[in-house]
Amino acid sequence: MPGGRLGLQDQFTELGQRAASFHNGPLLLMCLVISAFVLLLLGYTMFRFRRGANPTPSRNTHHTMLEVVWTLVPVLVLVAIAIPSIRLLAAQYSPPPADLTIKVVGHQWYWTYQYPDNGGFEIVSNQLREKGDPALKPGERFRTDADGPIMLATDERLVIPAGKVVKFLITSEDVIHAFAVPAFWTKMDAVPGRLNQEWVKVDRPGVYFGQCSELCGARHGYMPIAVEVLAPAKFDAWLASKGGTPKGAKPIATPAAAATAPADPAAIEQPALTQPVTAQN
Ligand SMILES: [Cu+2]
Repeated sequence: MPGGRLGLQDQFTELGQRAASFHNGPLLLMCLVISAFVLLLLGYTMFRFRRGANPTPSRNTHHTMLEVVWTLVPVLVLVAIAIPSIRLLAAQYSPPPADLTIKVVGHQWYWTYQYPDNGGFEIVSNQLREKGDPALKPGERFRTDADGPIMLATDERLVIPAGKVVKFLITSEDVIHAFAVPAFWTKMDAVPGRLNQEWVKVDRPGVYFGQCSELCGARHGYMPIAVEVLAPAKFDAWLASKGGTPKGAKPIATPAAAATAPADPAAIEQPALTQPVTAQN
């Protein structure tokens, strides 16, 4: 991680915070205690029962009490881990009613994001190349620091509103990809012909990065995910800039939006030229 940091990323969803504190607290503590206990026991046994100090080895092969203890204690440890784990898992798979649904589609090797609640427009999100990259076409936009870190910046971001329950329907057009944003505790396979579901509620506006997390071909490492969380008013303004409408807007707006939205994929793929504001704020 940047800055040589160890451990999990900071979490920005409630589930993520729950899961991370479970990992960083009880789980790591248990690992530490068990490892230390085994190490000390091993050290003690090697020292106390070495051949020099203990020339006649014991012939004991059974000890009922010990056997009961070393069976029961691990069972209790596993149960202690399983109860909060299963609760967490259940919470992940029982989403609250969604304020907004977005369809996430993996492609070799980029992502598209569809907004069915907002007029059905689609965002095509490609990785930004570095300045000086020989593959950079004349006039093509290259990455700047405002776009995000190297390898993670995209020309178009997945934009979601802050403080709202957003449901992602995740699928793929070709091979299996995985939609993963570590700061949201989100990782879900994108499987052709299947719809998988994830949900997030992010309260803090900002830009969050992830990557495809299922080996999907030659450019697997070059299909980053950039999520921009905007305050609801700014989100509506962003929707308007894409020809979309807020969810539940009067149907009169819909035909116009539908007519302008999916239009010309080439125009959508080159948004930087027409809408630089979106990527920078
Ligand atoms: Cu992929």
